[in-house]
Amino acid sequence: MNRKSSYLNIEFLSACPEAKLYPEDFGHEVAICGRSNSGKSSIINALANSKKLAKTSNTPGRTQSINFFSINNDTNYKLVDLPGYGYAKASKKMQKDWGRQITGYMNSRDSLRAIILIMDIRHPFQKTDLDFLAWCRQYELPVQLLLNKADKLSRSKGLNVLYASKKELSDLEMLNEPLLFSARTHDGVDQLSKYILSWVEST
Ligand SMILES: Nc1nc2c(ncn2[C@@H]2O[C@H](COP(=O)(O)OP(=O)(O)O)[C@@H](O)[C@H]2O)c(=O)[nH]1
Ligand SMILES: [Mg+2]
Repeated sequence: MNRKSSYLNIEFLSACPEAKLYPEDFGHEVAICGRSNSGKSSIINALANSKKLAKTSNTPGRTQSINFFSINNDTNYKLVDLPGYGYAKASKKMQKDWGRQITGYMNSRDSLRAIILIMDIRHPFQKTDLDFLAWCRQYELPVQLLLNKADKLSRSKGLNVLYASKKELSDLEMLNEPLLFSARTHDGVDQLSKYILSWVEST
């Protein structure tokens, strides 16, 4: 596939610090989760081939609202940027607020169709990731793992992490194949765009 044709048209809809501000719960949406600084916002930008759609940051723990985006000009299809978990320097209260926000969102959204879980390929499967994965299982939703920042490792080291991650996921009985990804080089964008469209377009 021609790379250009695989970018999604993504537009910002709203930033919601509270559940009552969420857009109406209809249609189909896919949520992006992961540790703070794993590259969630950068991945949304990569999917749209944009530099500034979602704010990226060198300071972890900035995104504290849940951000909704429309996909391909259809507000039935949404992408949702969840606040990052596991930022070591966050206060207990902040961590609790994040936890509450993410669980509140996931427990309440009928339109949620799939979760994209982002890990920094250099630090995969941290305790908070494992907690989150274990907790995701109750939803019976596809969980797609992206090993992001693959540009930071050699190809062979990246593949080693990919194979180890496959094993780790199959031990958890999670069957979606992990994907090597780089928000910087756009490696993996074609595949992820296809997955997202298949999840939101399924009924
Ligand atoms: N080298 C590299 N850096 C990345 C990649 N994705 C994100 N980053 C950097 O990682 C930092 C955190 O990214 P951000 O998207 O804000 O993470 P978020 O907190 O999960 O939304 C920023 O400095 C990004 O430029 C990637 O694929 N490769
Ligand atoms: Mg972010």
